[in-house]
Amino acid sequence: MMDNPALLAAAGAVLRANDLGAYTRPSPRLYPHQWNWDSAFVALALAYSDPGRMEREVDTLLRAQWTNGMLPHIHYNPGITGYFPGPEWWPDVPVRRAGERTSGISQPPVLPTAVYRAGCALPEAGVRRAWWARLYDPLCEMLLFFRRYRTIAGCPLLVMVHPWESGLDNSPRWDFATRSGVRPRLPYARHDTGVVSPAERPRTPDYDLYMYLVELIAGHRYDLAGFFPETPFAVYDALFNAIWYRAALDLDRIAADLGRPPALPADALAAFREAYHERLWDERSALFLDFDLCAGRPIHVETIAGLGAIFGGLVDSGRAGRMYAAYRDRCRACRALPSVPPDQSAYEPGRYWRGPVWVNTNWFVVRGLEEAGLTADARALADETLDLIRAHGFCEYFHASSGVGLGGQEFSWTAALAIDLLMRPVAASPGGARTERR
Ligand code: 2M8
Repeated sequence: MMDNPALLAAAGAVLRANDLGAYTRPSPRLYPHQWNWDSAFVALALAYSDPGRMEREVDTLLRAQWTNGMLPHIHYNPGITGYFPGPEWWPDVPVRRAGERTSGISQPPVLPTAVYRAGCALPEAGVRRAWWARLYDPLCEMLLFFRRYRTIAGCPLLVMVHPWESGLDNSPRWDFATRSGVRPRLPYARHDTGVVSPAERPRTPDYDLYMYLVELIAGHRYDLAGFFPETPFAVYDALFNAIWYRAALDLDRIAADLGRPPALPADALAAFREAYHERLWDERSALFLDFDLCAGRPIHVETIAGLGAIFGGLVDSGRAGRMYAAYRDRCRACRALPSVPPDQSAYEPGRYWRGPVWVNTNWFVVRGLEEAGLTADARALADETLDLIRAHGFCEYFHASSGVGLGGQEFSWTAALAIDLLMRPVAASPGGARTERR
C-alpha cells in the first residue's frame, strides 16, 4: 500500500490531470464543467502547492456569481459539450452576468470556509490578507443571497429548492419528492449512465424530479416566492444550513483579521442557531433531521447530513461526541462513515448518495470533531478515510461495506481532501479523548 508521500504525489497528479487552465473539472468524463463546492475543495488543496492556481480556481468560480449574490452550482465551459443538463436548460435572467453560462440554482456554500482555511495555509500574511480583502465582498454576497432570497415566514433557516442544491442529489431524504411522480414537460437524455454503471447512479424517477424542478424554477425566473406554492420540493436541509453557518463563522474570522465589521450580526447568528436546534433536532436518533416545508413536517430519514452540525460549530463537544458515537455504532459493519446507515430501509451500499462512503462528508466530520476537541476520533476517521483511498484509488465514492471504488474515476475532491488531510493532520489537543462507543 502507498505510504503518505506516495499518496500525496498521486493526489497531486489527479488534480493536475483535471486542470483545465481556468478551473479544475471534478472528473474527466462524468463532470467536465466547473462545480461550486467541488472547486472550493480543490482550492483548499491548491493552497499547499500552487497558490497562483488556487486564486485562478476561485476567480473563475466567482466570475459565475449572479449580481444578486447567488453562486450557481455549475459554471459551464462553453467549449465543452457532453454533460446533461447543459446551459440551455437554464434560461437567462438579468441578474446573470453577461457572457457567463451557468445553472440557476446554488450548492452548499463551502467556499467561504475553503477560502478561510486555504488563506491560513499560505505562508505570507501579506499575501493572505490581500487575497482575503479581494474576495471578502463577493463571499459576503454569496451568503447574504440565501438570507435575502431563500427564507420564508420569518424563519432564519435557508430554503433549499432542488436536490442538486443539496449536493447529495439522490439522498433518500428526498424520496418523498421523488414519490410525487412529477415529470418534466420536455423529453431529455442522460449522459451519466453512459459513463458510470446505472446501478451506481440516480434512477429515472429521480431525474424526472430533477428536470421537472428545473422547468418549474426556471419558469418562475428562479424566484422562490413565485414557485413555492407549486413546488413539491422546498426543504430546510440540515447539512446545507450547517455549512452556511460554518461559512458565516469563518467569514467573521476573515473580517476580524481584516479589521472589518462582522459579515453577519451576532444576534442574527444566534437566532439562526436557535432555529436550527428548535426545528431540526431529533433526540431519538441523536441527529438533526431535514424539514419538508411543503408538508410542514420533519423528514424522518436518518443520514450523515444529520452530523453536519458538528462541522457547522452548532453543537458543543459533548453533543458532538454523542452524535458521532451513535452514528458510528449503527454503521459498525461499514467502512468509515457511510452516507446512509445500513438500518435505513432506503440504504443501498453502492448507489451514489444512498449509502456509499464519500470523502467530503467524512472530511466535514473530521474537521468538525477536531474543532470540537475530539481529536482522537477525528484522527481515526481521517486515517480510515485515507486508507480507503490508498486501497481503492481516487474514486468518487466507495462501496459502504467492501470499500470498492465506485462512480467517476480520478475524482478531484477525493484527491483534494486527501491532500488537506495529509498536509494538515488533525491537531493534537488536550481535549482529544476518544468518545465512548455505545
Ligand atoms: C453530483 O451532481 C451532479 C449535478 O450537480 C450530477 O450528478 O451530475 C453531486 O455529487 C454533486 O454534489 C457534485 O458537486 C457534482 C460534481 O462532482 O456531481
